[in-house]
Amino acid sequence: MAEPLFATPPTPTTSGLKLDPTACLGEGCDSDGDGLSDEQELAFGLDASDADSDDDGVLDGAEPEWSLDSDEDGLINALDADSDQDGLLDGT
Ligand SMILES: [Ca+2]
Ligand SMILES: [Ca+2]
Ligand SMILES: [Ca+2]
Ligand SMILES: [Ca+2]
Repeated sequence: MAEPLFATPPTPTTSGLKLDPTACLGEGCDSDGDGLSDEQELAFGLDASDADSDDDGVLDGAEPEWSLDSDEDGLINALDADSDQDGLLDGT
């Protein structure tokens, strides 16, 4: 019943992200410089390599209450290009 635990050698921790490994080490690094750590972005479904995940002109970390869903449309403000439902991009 003994199965080999490592059929293939474990690959190093480069999970397909094209990030400079020297620029970002350990916890709390902010690869795209938007004010939110990579961990925060991944936890909330943001793009850790895009400073403006919803392309509304407001950086992820500069979105008002970025982690909340102000207009309750199912998208948090940092992923909602029009988080106040005024018909304009947040950055307009
Ligand atoms: Ca970031
Ligand atoms: Ca981002
Ligand atoms: Ca944005
Ligand atoms: Ca937004």
